[in-house]
Amino acid sequence: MIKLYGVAASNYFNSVKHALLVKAIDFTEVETYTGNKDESYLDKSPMGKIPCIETESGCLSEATVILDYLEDVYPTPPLYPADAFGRAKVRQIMKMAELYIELQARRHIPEVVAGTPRLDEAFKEVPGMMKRGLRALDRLCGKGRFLFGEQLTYADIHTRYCLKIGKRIAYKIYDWDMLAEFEHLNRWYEAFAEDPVAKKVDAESAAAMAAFIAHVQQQRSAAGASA
Ligand SMILES: N[C@@H](CCC(=O)N[C@@H](CS)C(=O)NCC(=O)O)C(=O)O
Repeated sequence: MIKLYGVAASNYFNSVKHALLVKAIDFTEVETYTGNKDESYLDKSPMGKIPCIETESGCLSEATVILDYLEDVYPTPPLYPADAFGRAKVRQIMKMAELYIELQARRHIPEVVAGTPRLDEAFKEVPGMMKRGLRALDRLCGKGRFLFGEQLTYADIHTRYCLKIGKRIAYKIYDWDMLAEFEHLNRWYEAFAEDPVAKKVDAESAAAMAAFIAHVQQQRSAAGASA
């Protein structure tokens, strides 16, 4: 059985978890907090990041690499289109959501989660880049029920969790409803939130959030105490 290391408060963890659930793959979650630098965990996930999966063949980290592996080993239901160009388009959407929205918003995570001081440079740069990323996604994605083509793909799953954290940070830091001006993306996002797998992942994520925040704050005070 696959072991999924991480915590449900993490968007990358949830992207992989969503795929495991859609593909009905047997897996178990192993609670592993961020900042885990134990040698035994670094053997599994060399950057110490979550998520990581342990399979019969060994361990893998990096969410989109894990998603690709799951598709190769558990092809049903398919979460990539059948043709090479379609698969590349799905990867383009995923990469753009990650680079230009998730990773931008992420610059504010220490402030939101651990209460660290505001980073002025990030405060100035992040919303512009996120808006540009959202405009690009809006232009790139189809206007139908799914972001690409006529069925659920990794574009929907991975982008959902990238946008979820982006939305949360945009509200908190900028009081900005980042999807408000993107009618189709907003409709897609709201509709996907009603999907039973998304609901399960969200409920478990919400339940894990308080413990995650407490853990990060406790790590921060321990680091401050030892400085
Ligand atoms: N590129 C990685 C990013 C994963 C990531 O940043 N995970 C965060 C939690 S959401 C983490 O482990 N942070 C701890 C750290 O950076 O040391 C992936 O795609 O899996």
